[in-house]
Amino acid sequence: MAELILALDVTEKRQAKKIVKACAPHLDAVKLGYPLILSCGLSFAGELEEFDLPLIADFKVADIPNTNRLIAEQVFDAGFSSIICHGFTGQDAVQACVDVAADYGGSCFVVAEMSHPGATTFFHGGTAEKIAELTMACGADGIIAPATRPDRVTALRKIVGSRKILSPGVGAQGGDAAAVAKIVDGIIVGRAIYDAENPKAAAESFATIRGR
Ligand code: NUP
Repeated sequence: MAELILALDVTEKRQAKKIVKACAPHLDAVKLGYPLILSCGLSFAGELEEFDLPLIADFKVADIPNTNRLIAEQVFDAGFSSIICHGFTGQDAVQACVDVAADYGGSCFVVAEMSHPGATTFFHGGTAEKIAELTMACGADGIIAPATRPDRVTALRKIVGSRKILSPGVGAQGGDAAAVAKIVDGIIVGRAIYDAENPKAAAESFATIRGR
């Protein structure tokens, strides 16, 4: 059974909390990224503690090793349990995030291939495969791979084996939740839940789709 991860890309604190409160019983984790954190601050993670859900920091960290380390430390100090970093920066940069995650007892996921149409320009042609291999070499916990391209998820699964694959692109970007849930460890859903007329019902239906 794949986990259901809410991508909480709203920018207003009250609305963000309201959505998490309503959806929490159907969720396995909440992913926070730049839209919400730039608006509400990193400390907002602490305000979600009461819901007792793992928090994933989607900052797609992509800097030199030392800066990646400093960013990752801020993230885990703020109460997140996982961090997402880019892989194209190379092994030393990814390793910095993996090492900090391990120090905090957290997880690190590496973007192997992005879900939007333009992602094919640079991620196809062997890059995603190389990043997946690098993920294994660094001992990262898994990869981010596109729900919009299940064939690519299947190809990348051959490289990462039992490491986790978290997959965004379901719903608003056109990915089919039911199909993808069978081949990944977590589906990441944003607009199809938080923009729904009834976010709780939407979360419940995704939770059902992925087999809960
Ligand atoms: O390749 C990626 N695609 C993607 O959509 C990597 C991501 N991290 N995401 C994120 O997943 C994106 O930034 C957003 O937070 C979420 C998908 O949101 P939605 O398209 O379901 O609204």
